[in-house]
Amino acid sequence: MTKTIFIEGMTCNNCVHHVEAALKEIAGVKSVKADLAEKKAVIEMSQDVDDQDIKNAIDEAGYQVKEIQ
Ligand code: 9UX
Repeated sequence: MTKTIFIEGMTCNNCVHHVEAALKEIAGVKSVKADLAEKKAVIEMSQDVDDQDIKNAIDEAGYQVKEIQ
């Protein structure tokens, strides 16, 4: 079970780390891989994670979610 999150605002590799750290704190997120060039992050989940929880976590980290697939 994965979700792909399209994110605006990541401009450096520290941004990537911030996004990954924020997503890893969400219950049910097993692993995270964010990609600077592709402006996205892919999460693997052990249980379904609410899109709103993802948006809130990214927002609090200072980035913007454009789309979740
Ligand atoms: Mo460096 Mo990325 O300040 O925001 S973490 S550009």
